[in-house]
Amino acid sequence: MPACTSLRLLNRPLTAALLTGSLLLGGFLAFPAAAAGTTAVRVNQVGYLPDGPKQATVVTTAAQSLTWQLSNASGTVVASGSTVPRGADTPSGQSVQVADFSSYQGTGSGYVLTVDGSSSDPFDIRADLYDGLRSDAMAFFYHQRSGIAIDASLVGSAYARPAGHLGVSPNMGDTSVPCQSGVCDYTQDVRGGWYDAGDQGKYVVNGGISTWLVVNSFERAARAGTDAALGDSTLRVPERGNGVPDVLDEARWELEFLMRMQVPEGKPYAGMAFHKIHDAAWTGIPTRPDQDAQPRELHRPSTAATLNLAATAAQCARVFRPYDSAFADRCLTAARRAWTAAQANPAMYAPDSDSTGGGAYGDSQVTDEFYWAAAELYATTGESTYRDAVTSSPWHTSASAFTPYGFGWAETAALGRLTLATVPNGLPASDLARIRSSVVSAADGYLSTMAGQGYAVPIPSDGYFWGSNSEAADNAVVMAVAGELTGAARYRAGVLETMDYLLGRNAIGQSYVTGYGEKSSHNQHHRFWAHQLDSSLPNPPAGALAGGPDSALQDPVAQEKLAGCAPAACYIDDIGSYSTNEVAINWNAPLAWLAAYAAERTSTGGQPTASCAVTYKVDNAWSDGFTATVTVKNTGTSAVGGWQLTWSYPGGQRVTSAWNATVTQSGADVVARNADWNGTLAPGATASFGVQGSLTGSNPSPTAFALNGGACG
Ligand code: 9MR
Repeated sequence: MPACTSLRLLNRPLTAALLTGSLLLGGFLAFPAAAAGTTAVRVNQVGYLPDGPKQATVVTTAAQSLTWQLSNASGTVVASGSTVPRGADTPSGQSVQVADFSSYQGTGSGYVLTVDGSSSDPFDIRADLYDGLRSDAMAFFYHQRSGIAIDASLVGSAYARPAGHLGVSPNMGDTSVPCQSGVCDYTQDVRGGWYDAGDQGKYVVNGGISTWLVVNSFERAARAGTDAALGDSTLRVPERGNGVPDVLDEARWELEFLMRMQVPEGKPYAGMAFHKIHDAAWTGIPTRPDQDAQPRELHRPSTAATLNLAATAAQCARVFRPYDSAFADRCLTAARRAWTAAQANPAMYAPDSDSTGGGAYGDSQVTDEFYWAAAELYATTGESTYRDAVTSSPWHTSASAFTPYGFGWAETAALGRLTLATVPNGLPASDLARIRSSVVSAADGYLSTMAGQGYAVPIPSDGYFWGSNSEAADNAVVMAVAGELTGAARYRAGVLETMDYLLGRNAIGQSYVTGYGEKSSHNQHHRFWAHQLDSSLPNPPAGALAGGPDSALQDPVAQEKLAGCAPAACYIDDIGSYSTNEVAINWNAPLAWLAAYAAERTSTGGQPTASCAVTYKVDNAWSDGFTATVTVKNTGTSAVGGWQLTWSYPGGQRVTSAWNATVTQSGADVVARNADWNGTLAPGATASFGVQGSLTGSNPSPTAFALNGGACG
């Protein structure tokens, strides 16, 4: 059963043409003229951050503004206001209004927004809203690992499975894989890496962008001083506790594979990377990786794959250096070899037609990959050869390095720009200023696209193609970097509204992330998480992102079930709809990046900004217990919504109960979160709460506290 057709991302003009065709045929833009009233209130079904934007979209034929009411879990109306009519919304094909309840900064769960007799799904407002998704979206990569048993103690027994593709029968790879006929006369050990998606192919071009995003999420957090959240022992990976940040451990699993795909010295095209390795013919669905009996084959080296290797291995050399200099050296050697080989073979293009048994990932435009690889090599080494390759590239000055449709596996110039804009390098100041301003203007473009739509999606109405959710997520990554470069809050708002889109505020009221939201995708196209076809198999694990609406209807299920859909509604949560409902590493990578960003307790993506003073007073102590009152004061100039106070106990104390806050403890570390009614700390305001705890001897008071990640004075 094919996992995809040979149509691909670069068929955007085709997608646009199909859309236009549908419009001309009077297809999907039908607004029911006579129907009355509100039919749906679409929200982020997980919820909102206390200090973030809070918008909902109301599907209604009403032309006049309506009243919205926000109720808490007990049904009390805590805020109300008026919606703003937006009229016809092209991507959704709906008539909509927008409710903005951002000014409400209380916290809790079970909120409901009601408009005109219709109610939203329930949602939370809390500062730790994205903490779970930060690790779940990243854990997707461990689940997708090839060449290692997936361990029940890390993922639960439903998701455990034997190692796939280690040369154990019936597998016919990946430890000694031959080439397709005529491509090479030797075999290569290409074990490891991540399976691409619902299929078990491993493609260097898609592995490249995915690895880059995973490593970049760490690099960005390190600049913001928030990388501890991605550090060692933060993820469910087997390498926990090895002293290396877990996100980098995960990326290394793929980097080792990417380097195994490099043609060895002494062979034709030495230094190039094989484009991909996958089954000779499509496997059926379900097929657990260890049960795949198809022969595996290496496909011809390509310039695009080679430059993906050069770029990610150069990034590896930079980011791994403090943790493992031998690995960093190995990465740099691979990157240099790949760069040299790509220069010697600048036009070995992977064809679109090569899609039997695996995706094509064809690409005949590789100047952008040259630019990206040169940028990474230059940022890592500072060497003039790479600087010259950067500055002489047409992409260095091109206005289309960022497009409304975002970057992607075939369009990588933006990745080079993001690196040059953020990693210290020796380009002239005027060049750097131009590059940084290109990031900011791209982000402003996405914000203006959002502002023009009823659902605030950072992609244009003709941009709903295969994997559209990654287009939205990738554009949000650019907005986040613009926020870092400028300190302006509007970019973080754009990122958070993009999360709203992915988590339910969209044309069909669908959360596209498994396990997150009332109506969340759970039948994504996957050969192991195929519960819809075999009830003994699991659904996808929490944190898996579906590809999203694809208006070109590129699979039989979509064609049968979605005919006439508005672009943003061309989605079905059916395992057979691989063009709208697959999962993929290049889609989960920006989701994980954004979840880590959104989980930070900060207003612009920069350093935490809360200013605070804390008193910790022991009220009572006895031989094996104590009570204490903790008072936190906001000494800053802006309100702190959804506060969270952290400290460590120096003497083995353990909190056994608390009042006026929710208090949890892990080891010595304590987290106190606001109660529902004291969630916002205005400037100068205080909140007090109490704890009772057990003692094993002395009772020294904690000395250091942090409010929402920022140290208290
Ligand atoms: O993400 C890819 C998309 O841009 C293409 O239009 C599509 C068809 O070629 O292929 C997508 O990638 C798939 C790959 O070819 C095979 N593994 C699953 C990927 C996600 O559907």
